[in-house]
This record gives sequence, C-alpha cells and structure tokens, in this order.
Amino acid sequence: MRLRFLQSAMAFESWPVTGMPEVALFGRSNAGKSSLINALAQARVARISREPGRTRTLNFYAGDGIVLVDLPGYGYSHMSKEQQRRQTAVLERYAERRAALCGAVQLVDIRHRPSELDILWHDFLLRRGEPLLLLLGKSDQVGRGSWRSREREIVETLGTDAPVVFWSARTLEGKRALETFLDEIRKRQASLGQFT
Ligand SMILES: Nc1nc2c(ncn2[C@@H]2O[C@H](COP(=O)(O)OP(=O)(O)OP(=O)(O)O)[C@@H](O)[C@H]2O)c(=O)[nH]1
Ligand SMILES: [Mg+2]
Repeated sequence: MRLRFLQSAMAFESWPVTGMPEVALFGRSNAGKSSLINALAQARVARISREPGRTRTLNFYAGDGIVLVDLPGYGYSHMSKEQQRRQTAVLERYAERRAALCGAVQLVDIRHRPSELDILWHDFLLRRGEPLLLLLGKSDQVGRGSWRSREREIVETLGTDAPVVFWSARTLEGKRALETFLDEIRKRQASLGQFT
C-alpha cells in the first residue's frame, strides 16, 4: 500500500489531526514495527536499525484513507529509568486518549514466548474492545514445520482469541492478511461515521 510519512511527535499537543481512522503498531523494542511500515510501503519510509530502541517518538504515516502509527517499543532496558518512564507514559497516554485510534496491531517475535509486557499490553488492547491483530513476526527465522507449535505456545501464553497472522518483513508473509485487516477497519469506521 502507499504510505507517506506524516509527522513525528511526542507530546499530545503535536499529534496530528487527520480525520482518518488510525491503527497503531505495538510491540517490544526490536520486534520489527518500523520494518513492517517499510514492508507495507515497499519503500524505505521508516528508519530501522539493528540496535533496539531506535524509535523514540510516535511516527505517523498516511496511506489509502488510513493512518498507521509506528510506536516506540516497550521493554527496552538500555535507557535510563527516567527515559523508560517517559516512554511508557507516552505509550499509555496515546493508547488511552487517542480518539482516532480504532484498531491495533501487536507484533511479537515468533521465536519467543511473549514477555510479561507483551501480556499486559495485549490485555490492555483487548479491553479497548476494538479490532486487534496479533502478528507472529520474523516468521522467516523458523521453519514452517514449527509455525503451528510456536503459534500454540504464544496464543496460550497470551490467553487470547484475537486473530493471529504469521508475519515476515523479509518474505512479506502475512502482508495480504494485514492489508485486509486495515481495509476492514477503514470500512468499519466509514460505516460508523465520524470518530474524531
Ligand atoms: N529476519 C527478520 N528480521 C526482521 C524482521 N523484521 C524486522 N527485522 C529486524 O529486526 C531488527 C529490529 O527491527 P525494527 O523494525 O527496527 O524494530 P522495532 O520494533 O521498530 O524496534 P523499536 O523501534 O526499538 O521499537 C532489525 O535488525 C530488522 O532488520 C523480519 O520479519 N525478519
Ligand atoms: Mg522502530
């Protein structure tokens, strides 16, 4: 899908007013959120790096009637306590207050059992009661033969009935399903009318 960078922001006052439904990417640091933006856009619109903790601000992208937000990852320990506290506060504030937010994508690494923070954020997003898609990312890193058992462990750990999609920014596994999810949110919001 076409995606263009809109704005980078931290403070509530500078979050853009777009008039479009918004979907945010949640996931621990290094899960591959920024890479997902680039994979969807098929262009280098987001900055990525090998070192975790790269994304420090909320990054807004617009495409095809929807806004995607690349959020800073949670659970990045290599920063000061004060920085961590500030980052968590921004994430929570965004997730609680953002009126345009009508859906979420949570990205977890298929190779690992979800962390305590993954579980907390998953529960939080479920409680919002809006569409939530769980992506099992970096699926290119494990053989297809073990996908189902990885899925089972992750779903059991999260105790969830959210829809699950295998994802890879490298092979673009899951891209179609992700685009369908975004499309459904756009249609759902259009039928509900104004949201901001
Ligand atoms: N093999 C593989 N590597 C990936 C995939 N997606 C991302 N990566 C790599 O994982 C690392 C982190 O990716 P980012 O996209 O920066 O992760 P992030 O979730 O934005 O991280 P923060 O900004 O710290 O929250 C980079 O080295 C990426 O190249 C994937 O699908 N497969
Ligand atoms: Mg990032």
